[in-house]
Amino acid sequence: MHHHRPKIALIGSGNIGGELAALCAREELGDIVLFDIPEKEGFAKGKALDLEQNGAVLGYDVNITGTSNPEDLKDADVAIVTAGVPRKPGMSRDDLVAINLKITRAVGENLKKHAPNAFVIVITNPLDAMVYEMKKVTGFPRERVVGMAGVLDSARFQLFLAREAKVSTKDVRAMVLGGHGDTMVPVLSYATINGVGVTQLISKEKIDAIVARTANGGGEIVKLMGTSAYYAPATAAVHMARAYLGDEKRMLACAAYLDGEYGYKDIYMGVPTVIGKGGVEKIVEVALTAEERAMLDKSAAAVKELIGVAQKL
Ligand code: A3D
Repeated sequence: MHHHRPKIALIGSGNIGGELAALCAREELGDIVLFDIPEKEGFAKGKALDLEQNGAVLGYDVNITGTSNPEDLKDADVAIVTAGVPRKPGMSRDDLVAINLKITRAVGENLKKHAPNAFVIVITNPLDAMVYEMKKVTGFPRERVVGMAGVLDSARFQLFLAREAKVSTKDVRAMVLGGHGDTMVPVLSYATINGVGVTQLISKEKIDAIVARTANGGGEIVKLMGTSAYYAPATAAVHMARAYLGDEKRMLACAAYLDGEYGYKDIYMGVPTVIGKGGVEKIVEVALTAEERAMLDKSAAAVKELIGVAQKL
């Protein structure tokens, strides 16, 4: 069988794009194309060169190129999309919808034309509306268009739980489902410390505070840094890309297109998925408490509303 090194297209060479390139290169996950708009082509080329030189020090060797020519996206195996503007302090993700919708449309057209077989991971906010648009514009099957949010939100939730319980983050498992916004749903009934329910080890009061902090996890960093987080968002997306390229069958919370699962239709939202060589191979339907179900319904309604707004733009 002929094996070729995977080609990874990173659309947007900003803060997350650069960190994605650094991580993919270090893991030698594939050859990397850092794509940006013509005004930032030099910037993308510069980052690419810096990262190739970094490999000469660290001892990884993949090809990293910077470009603004859509033809360089040709036959990419994976595309990770961060093209767009990030939040500034005081902004909600939804405030970005008009500007990032246009950008997502342009990116989608490019991917449809040049990388028709790519597994597409969208990171651009507002996440659920942008990944919905990406599927619509590319016409790719739902298995190959997915949004990154749940892995990051779950990591934030796990960190806060670990710090409160004074245990290692390595022993905490938890998922955040629903839309990637204020209505996201940190699922307590499956949050465990090595299998032990967190409610046994952390007081209700503390848990409530952690749930609230998780939902505001992005905003907390935007307020501190003046722009949005990029290390953990990049790592989370690479987790998904690796699961796809390596057929790892990881069960990860991802924004997936729902066609009746959980009772929702024609919507992207965070649910447990299995990611392997078929892309989103499965949407896993888990039982939820009445309270979690109500939160998920509320979150779905908020996402539906935003998708509706975007579809009118
Ligand atoms: P930033 O550092 O500004 O990088 C974005 C890059 O996209 C810039 O270099 C732009 O020039 C480029 N760009 C703009 N238009 C196009 C286009 N048409 N084609 C290609 N590139 C283009 O932002 P960032 O990397 O910090 O964030 C990127 C996006 O991710 C923002 O929308 C953030 O809100 C979002 N984000 C999402 C999460 C999630 O968990 C979903 C987390 C953090 C950030």
